[in-house]
Amino acid sequence: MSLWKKSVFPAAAQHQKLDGQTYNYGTAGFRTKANLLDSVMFRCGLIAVLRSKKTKSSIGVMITASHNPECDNGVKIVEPMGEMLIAEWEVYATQLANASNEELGGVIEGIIKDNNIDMTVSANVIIARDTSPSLSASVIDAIKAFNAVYTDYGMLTTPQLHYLVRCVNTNGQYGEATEEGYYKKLSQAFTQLKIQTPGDNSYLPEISVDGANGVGALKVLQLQKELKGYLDMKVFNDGSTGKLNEQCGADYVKVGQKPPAGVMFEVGKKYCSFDGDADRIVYFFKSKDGSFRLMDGDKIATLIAGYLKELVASVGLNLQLGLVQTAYANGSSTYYASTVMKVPVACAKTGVKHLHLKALDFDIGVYFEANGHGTVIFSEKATKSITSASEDSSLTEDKKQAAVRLLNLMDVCNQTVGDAISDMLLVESILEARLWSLEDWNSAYTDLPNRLLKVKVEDRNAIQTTDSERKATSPVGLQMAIDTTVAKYSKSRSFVRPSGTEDVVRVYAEADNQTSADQLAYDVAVLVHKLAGGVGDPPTPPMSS
Ligand code: 16G
Ligand code: MG
Repeated sequence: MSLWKKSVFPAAAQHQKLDGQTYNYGTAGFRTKANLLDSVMFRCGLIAVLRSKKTKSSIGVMITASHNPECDNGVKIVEPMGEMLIAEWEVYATQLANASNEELGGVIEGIIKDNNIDMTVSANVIIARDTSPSLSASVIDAIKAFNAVYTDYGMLTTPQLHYLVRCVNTNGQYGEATEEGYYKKLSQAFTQLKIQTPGDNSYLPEISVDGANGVGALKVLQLQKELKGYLDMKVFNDGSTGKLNEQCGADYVKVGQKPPAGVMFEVGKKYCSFDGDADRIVYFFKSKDGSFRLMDGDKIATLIAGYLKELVASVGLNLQLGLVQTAYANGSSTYYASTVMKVPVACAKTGVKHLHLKALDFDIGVYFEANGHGTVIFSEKATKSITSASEDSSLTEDKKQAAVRLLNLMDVCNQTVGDAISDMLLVESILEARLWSLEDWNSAYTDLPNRLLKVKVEDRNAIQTTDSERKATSPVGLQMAIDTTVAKYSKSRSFVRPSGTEDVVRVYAEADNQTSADQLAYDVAVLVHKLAGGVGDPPTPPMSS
């Protein structure tokens, strides 16, 4: 018997897979009710060790309920450079998660053989969790059973864990591999940007942060210590009374198009909402007429891309900057980016890993989902040319200043994954440089009215898509029917895709007015229900019709 089996088998006996449960490593790892996840956590510990041996690098494991309610939880694996687990290994993770204890040995052996893993190579796993009840002990049991090394960082935001993994694997080149190192990197770059900006301006250095009653709230308070006198972050929904993601957080605000509970919503103030593990952010404010205004991921992306493009041009660098969105990006944002700002726009499938991959095609890739997940990544070429321009004494003072700004903005970005804290600092830096209030920013373009619906079907995989989810290839006839329906409305667009996190088909529609958007979404939902095996009652028509 292989040596590892002697310790892995008895440990696995403590983490039996539940009968009748099936698990899938979806868009963002395994996620379901927390009480169903013990065996999955153990198996994620196993897969992290194997991946670490295979890559000969440290691998991250993040335990988080993300934007979901407190009774949920989840786990995802982080690659050496802080990216999401590669697709090929998601399959192994799913196989392991569904293996009974009797099948476990065989599945592990298969992974070792397929990947030619040298089991004598040492492994290192980095673990963290958000504020949801800890399941890390089960992950640790697996790592110990494999006799591997681990560091448990305790409570962190998801992006902080991604940052740490990259720091460890670059021997500190990306930053110091501690939580303090994270605050130091971000706050130093942010304060440098402030120092560079002429004082005496109209920028408001104050923001109210909805912490979604999650880990982001605690971490913003820690960052606040470093930013005293530079940015005043007032945290509400800090977890002291409310429940995780309940009536608050980025998802609640974006989906409901309304402010979270627990806030004094006042004219003239700036607000933003994180999700429970602080990898999403949206901004909002109350307009003078009292209405709620949202700046979602699309608006954040255009703000960032427009500003970076200008800086690149003012330094005179030959760098290709592009924006990556998903099919959910509002049509107005795509038009504004490509036609007004003249930034090339690419479309990726839903899920951070897909956007991240596409953003690598640009020297500077800005990527955001409308729901607030996103960041900016700089290629090696971009990093080098920005760095050398910032040190180039032959450049005019203006060009050099612009290069130094780019350099600092690059350090404010968490290039491993979308990060609410880092994105907030990035947005604040740009608003100050532009002397923009949230009203100014929001007026860049007006969103097309839109509607999102869900349809329950027998098997959501009956829907197959292509063209970054913008066209359905199956069931036969569905896309043609959608096209005919869309053609009835002005400035309209609609697409359908199977959810990666819920057992439903999602329908998105937009049009030049809300009534049309609602009606179009309904028409398409009816088509899905009819042609893709809908279960239960057909969709209900919009209220106004
Ligand atoms: C996950 C994804 C998010 C995506 C969402 C789509 C990550 C870290 N999270 O939450 O990016 O927007 O799934 O959900 O990738 P859906 O497939 O149910 O529409
Ligand atoms: Mg999240």
